[in-house]
Amino acid sequence: MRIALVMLPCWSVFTPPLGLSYIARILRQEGQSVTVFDFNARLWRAMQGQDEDWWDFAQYEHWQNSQIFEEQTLPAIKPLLDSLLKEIASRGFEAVGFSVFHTSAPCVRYASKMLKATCPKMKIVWGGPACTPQWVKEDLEDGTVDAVVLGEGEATAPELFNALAKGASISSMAGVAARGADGKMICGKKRPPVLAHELPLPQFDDYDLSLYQFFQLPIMMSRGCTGSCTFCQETVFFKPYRMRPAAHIAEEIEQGIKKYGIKDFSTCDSLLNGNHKILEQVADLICERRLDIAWGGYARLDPRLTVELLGKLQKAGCKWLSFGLESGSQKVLDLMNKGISIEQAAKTIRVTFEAGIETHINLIVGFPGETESDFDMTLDFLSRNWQFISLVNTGETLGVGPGMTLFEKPKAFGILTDKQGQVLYDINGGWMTKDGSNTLAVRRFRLKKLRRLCRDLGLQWNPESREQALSVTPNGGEQ
Ligand code: B12
Ligand code: SF4
Repeated sequence: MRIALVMLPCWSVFTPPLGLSYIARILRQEGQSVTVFDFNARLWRAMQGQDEDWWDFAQYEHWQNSQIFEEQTLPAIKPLLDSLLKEIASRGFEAVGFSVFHTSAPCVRYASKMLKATCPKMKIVWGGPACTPQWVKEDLEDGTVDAVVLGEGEATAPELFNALAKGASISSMAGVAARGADGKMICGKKRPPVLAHELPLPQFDDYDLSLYQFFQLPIMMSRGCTGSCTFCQETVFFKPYRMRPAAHIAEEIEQGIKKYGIKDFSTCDSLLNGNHKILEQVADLICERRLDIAWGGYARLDPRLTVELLGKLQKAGCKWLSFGLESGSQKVLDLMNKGISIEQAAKTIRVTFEAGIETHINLIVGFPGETESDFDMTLDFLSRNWQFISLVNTGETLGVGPGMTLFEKPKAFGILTDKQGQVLYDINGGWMTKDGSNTLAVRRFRLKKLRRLCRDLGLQWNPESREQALSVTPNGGEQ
């Protein structure tokens, strides 16, 4: 089967998309003919030099909010986007697979409809983190998309495209959401987790690496997370946690250096330190093989990040670790099911910094149950530990959306719901607690306090450009 795999905006242009690299490689291994189109990067490059960069983190609403996308973004990108889509329509592909994120969903919808209208026989397949049954039901049932891969794609995609090539039935296929005979969505059963070390290494020959913002390659050492924080959507997707053997990871790093001449790696792990033993082996192998690389990534504030291990990581090129501290209040951390203690967190941040690794601290503003004095504890934490903190990711205020425990069980967290027990959002897309103490306005006020403190302490904070743009999406995705 002739398949086009496509990335549409908006997705970050730091590195080529790793998800499509994995899918392309496995489909080719199974004998399919695959062409990858990174229209996201091509559009980004083509639109450089304009007043605003819509790929900037402050501009998500241009892509994520369907109304804004249709009214403002689409008119601006349509001529170019349409010509790129015509490239696909004219080349006789029998199927197109899109990688879908919340930030690219409106654009993917537009492209899918356009291709369906031009090439009615072309099969449209979606995969990616935005593909949950709730999100895709309407698009499946109205015919915008023919099949949706739910979760990891490497085991499902080959079987799905094979069946599509043969015209076989795909409804009830494991890992797939499709239309049943009555036109309603049917979801097949879940697939076992993919073991990435049994897969061929992802390749990046499909991409023009000069298009991207950084000369970096993405790498995923593990899948899943050992935690189960109640505000996080990550755990639903890659379940359970698994880390690749160290030798397999080192092989991919060597490939990046030898084949692509790249020494800078951007890790795509939900957390790097889910298995400290393998992480140490990775560091040892990087040093033994004298792989002169730079890397960093998300990590948990775990006491097993000892001075010794951190020293090894630093020698192995680890430049930064990004920690989910989230709050300075133990009560709030416990409500989040974060599984860390404030004292331990402070110690790990300090020893990481002292080991010569930048510490990036992620905070969550306005968790349900967080009072003003709880929030002040977060500010106090920063005031006490600022000298060991390289960067604070303030994010926006806490959004509540599908995939989070907060969204599935809002009442347990005191979140106001409608009669059906679903989270109730105000006209700005903000959720609120039942007692009215935690509203979007309250959360925005706290966020301002936090950013002001960062400024006063001389702490670098992110996203600085978003100070004024405290945007919220209609589905409550305040981020
Ligand atoms: C690295 C990363 C980033 C980097 C991106 C670096 C880059 N490449 O340029 C940075 C830090 C910049 C970033 C930013 C953001 N990110 Co981010 N990020 C990640 C992270 C940690 C890894 C992404 C990745 O490469 N994964 C590895 C690949 C292999 O997985 P995958 O893409 O999901 O692909 C698999 C499946 O989805 C499926 N699949 C994917 N595509 C397709 C297509 C087809 C046809 C098929 C069949 C299957 C298929 O198969 C693949 C293999 O199993 C993920 C979490 C995670 N662990 O995945 C979050 C994640 C993707 N990010 C997320 C978010 C929300 C954001 C931000 C919006 C955050 C914010 N508010 O600022 C921004 C958006 C950036 C932008 N400009 O658009 C969410 C997306 C949620 C959603 N449903 O869309 C995730 C899932 C984290 C989470 N759970 O909240 N991010
Ligand atoms: S917030 Fe971090 S530690 Fe918690 S479940 Fe999500 S990825 Fe894991």
